[in-house]
Amino acid sequence: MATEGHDLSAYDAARLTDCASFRIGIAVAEWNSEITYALRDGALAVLEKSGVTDVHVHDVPGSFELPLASQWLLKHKGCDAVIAIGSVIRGETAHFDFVCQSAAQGILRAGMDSDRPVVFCVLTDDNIDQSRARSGGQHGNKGVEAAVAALQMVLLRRDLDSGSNWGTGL
Ligand code: DLZ
Repeated sequence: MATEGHDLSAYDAARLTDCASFRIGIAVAEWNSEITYALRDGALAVLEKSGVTDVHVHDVPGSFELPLASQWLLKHKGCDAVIAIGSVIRGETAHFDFVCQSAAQGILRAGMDSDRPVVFCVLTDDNIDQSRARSGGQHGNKGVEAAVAALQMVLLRRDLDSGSNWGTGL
């Protein structure tokens, strides 16, 4: 899935105002931590710039653990949204497919079951160069994009709850 032409890393910060009261969780896989910590830092930079100070960051062993950790952050910490950060790099076995599938479906389910946004920030690359390019390299930082998506979804939810028809316009 190409992301050319849709680089949220160059987002419009002016449209992410009024987020200071949000509580955001971040679950970070320790596998491929060079990549996941760079994604985390990208996400944190967006949250800081948007005035979000109530941020709960927790490491988990690998991407497979992201769904449950996300659910815990929503249910036990009362987060408005969670950013689930991982990096799965293809190896010689079928492990890649199982971890990717489980992470994607579990993250979706955590959000649906909790009725809160759980943003999918799991890179699924063939090699580490591709991952580096997307975690602060030539293709931007997908952690930045994930944080923008999380804030956009919380703003949308707030607008819908208040009866607005206008959305966030991002
Ligand atoms: C086992 C495993 C493998 C082979 N590869 C990755 C990977 O590339 N990225 C990742 O986030 N996690 C990997 N894991 C670990 C699993 O996600 C999980 O932590 C373990 O299977 C324990 O449940």
